[in-house]
Amino acid sequence: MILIGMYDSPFVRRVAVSLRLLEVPFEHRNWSVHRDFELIRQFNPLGRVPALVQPDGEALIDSNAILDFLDDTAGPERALLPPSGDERRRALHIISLALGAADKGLVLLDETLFRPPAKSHEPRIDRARNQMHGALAEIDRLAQMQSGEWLVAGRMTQADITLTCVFGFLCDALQPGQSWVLYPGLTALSARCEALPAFRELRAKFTPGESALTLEHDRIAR
Ligand SMILES: N[C@@H](CCC(=O)N[C@@H](CS)C(=O)NCC(=O)O)C(=O)O
Repeated sequence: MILIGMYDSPFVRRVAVSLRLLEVPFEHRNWSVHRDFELIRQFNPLGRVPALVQPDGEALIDSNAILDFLDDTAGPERALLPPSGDERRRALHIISLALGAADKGLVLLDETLFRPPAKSHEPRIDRARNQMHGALAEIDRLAQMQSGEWLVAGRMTQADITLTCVFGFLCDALQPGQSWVLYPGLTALSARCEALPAFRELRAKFTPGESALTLEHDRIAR
């Protein structure tokens, strides 16, 4: 299988880490949604990543659909999302909050990086920032309520994977001016995950001029 998309995207990275944890071999195409837009559109008409291309050429799109396929293939014993009941509901709740925070982080990047300053709309920025922090604060509260190492089910699940990928992305992209110290539960959990080989080896590679995050890093470095 071929995974399309750069690891600085939390959506791509959560699929990559899941493939690795489920021991599914894959090739990686480090294609940029900017530079390689037309190439990506051959596999996803939306021009978005991730896309996972099957050996028969069929492309799965959207990280949720891809992860559902991977779990279905792995079977209920190995699936990364708990199969049913409270654990599944709680994991999906955390995943929804984390993905929502990522979406709002992307709005912030769009507003602050890509829109000319004269056209940026401060109320929209404030709203997105509040929504992102609201979601992170809630996950942090839930993380701190756990007695064990993981968010649900007493083992690493898709909730931990997604949260770590999203939190890493937000810290990298938006750190200046943000108060990540507000989230000790998230910081501890993501540090635990990031230390594992699957996360360590599948990290964003910032290549100048290719990704939104690179642009943000360049801007901060100046
Ligand atoms: N819901 C999608 C979101 C994917 C997404 O937004 N990917 C971004 C990269 S971080 C992208 O492709 N952006 C390019 C665009 O939408 O034009 C998923 O979970 O896969």
